Amino acid sequence: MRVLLVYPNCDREVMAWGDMGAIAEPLALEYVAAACEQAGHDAMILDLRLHPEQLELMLFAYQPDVVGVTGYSMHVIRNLEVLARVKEIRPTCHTMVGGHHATLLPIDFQGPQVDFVVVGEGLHPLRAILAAVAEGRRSPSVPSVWTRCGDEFRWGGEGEGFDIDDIPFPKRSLTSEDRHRYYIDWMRPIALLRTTVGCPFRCSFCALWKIMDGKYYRRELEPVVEEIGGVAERYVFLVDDEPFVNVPRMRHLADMIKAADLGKEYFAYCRIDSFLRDRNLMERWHEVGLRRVFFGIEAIDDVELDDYNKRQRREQITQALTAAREIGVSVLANFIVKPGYTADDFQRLVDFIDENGVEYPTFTILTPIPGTSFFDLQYDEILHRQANGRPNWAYFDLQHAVTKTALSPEAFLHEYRGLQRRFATSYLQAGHPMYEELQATGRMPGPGAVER
Ligand code: B12
Ligand code: SF4
Repeated sequence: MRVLLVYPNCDREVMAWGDMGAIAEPLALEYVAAACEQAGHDAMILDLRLHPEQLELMLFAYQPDVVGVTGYSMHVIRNLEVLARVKEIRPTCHTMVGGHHATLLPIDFQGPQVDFVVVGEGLHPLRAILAAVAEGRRSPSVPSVWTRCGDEFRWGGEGEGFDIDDIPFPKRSLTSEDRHRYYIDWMRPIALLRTTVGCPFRCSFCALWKIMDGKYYRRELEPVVEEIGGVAERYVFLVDDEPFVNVPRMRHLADMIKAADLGKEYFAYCRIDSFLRDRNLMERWHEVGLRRVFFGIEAIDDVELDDYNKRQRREQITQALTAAREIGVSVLANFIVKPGYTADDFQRLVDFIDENGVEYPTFTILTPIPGTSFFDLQYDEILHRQANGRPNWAYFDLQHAVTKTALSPEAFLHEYRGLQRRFATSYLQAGHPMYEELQATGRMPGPGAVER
């Protein structure tokens, strides 16, 4: 069978800068494609961020038997549109959706254009779905999958346990023609790679630990090094939720990378406490190519940090920023802006960033992401809704306030965009195309619909 796997583009009505923030390889789909091929099926990947006009063309040219989509919450509505178009053009084609939102809120995909909603890591259920479709079984019951039976969806029951070392290498050859266009700031082209899945921490604004039931799975290191060695790109983003938890493991990995002389430069998430735990480890990683870390600073005072269950102190943040500077690792640091922020709170954030010389600050707005405790607590307060009453997921890009702001919406947006303008020079220095546009035209594209 032929399986077409589609990565969605975002809604430009909502996000005027579209997908320009960063575009990286569709790793989830490369894993799914590898599992398809293992099961004896042909697969292709269509990245709509890069080829927004090509869906119809691919459906006619490739004639897929199955179309699968992935995506975050912000892609739910777009994915439903994509699958509706698939059914319109190829009514006999089977459709499936997987990824974080499908795992946490499968109900949002239970519509007539969807045949299978895959929950969780997905590769075992995928093989079972493909086998059932190939055999012509109608509405098969598959563990970890919601299957459409007429107008309703039935749950196939709990699936097998997850074995991280049982997963094939992602099928990167399927994105060979697009790979030179994948980038994050100056790191271009960049590859994504994971060495662990899940997170042992329990931050309240984050759903990643929920997705893996709070477990932390670590890959064997030999295949990790083999996979890095097989990646063509110089830049590698370790997309682990938190790779540096285990010091001996990460030291061993650094030693193996050194021995293999891989010549890569790495970008990785790193908790503040992980960075401070063992300075030698971070120095060693710098030596083998760690160029940038993503610190989730999130908040600058201890009360807010406690609210987030972040298990870090303001003092540790300043220590880690200093240590990173001393070691020579550049820092991309995220700060969460609460809808409750006043103009003074925005100013405090700016002062902190200036005082601590945070090189590349980025901002997200506190959003009740599905799977978090905020989602349950704030569901009724979500402002943007679809006609069916469900949240308008397109606004869940962490760049829109989806719950009421303390300031007026206009004043909040003014302050929020002010933050981005304030640090535009850092973004420009980091090679960010959005800010290159700002420099060229004097205009910065922004979260469109809110501003109108
Ligand atoms: C890498 C990454 C990025 C990269 C690139 C993403 C890409 N592919 O292009 C960049 C930097 C561009 C990025 C941007 C953003 N990101 Co991001 N990103 C990640 C990160 C770190 C890893 C994602 C990943 O590749 N994981 C590895 C893959 C293999 O895992 P997976 O997606 O879960 O897929 C597995 C299963 O779910 C399943 N599966 C998935 N899809 C499908 C489909 C089918 C059919 C099947 C059968 C199975 C299946 O199989 C896969 C293999 O086992 C995650 C955090 C995390 N650790 O997951 C955040 C994360 C996904 N990002 C997030 C967000 C919010 C964003 C932004 C909106 C942030 C922003 N404001 O700019 C933008 C949106 C960009 C866009 N237009 O898509 C959120 C999403 C939250 C949510 N529930 O919506 C996450 C979870 C981080 C967080 N804050 O919690 N991101
Ligand atoms: S924010 Fe980071 S450390 Fe906290 S639970 Fe999520 S992935 Fe883990």
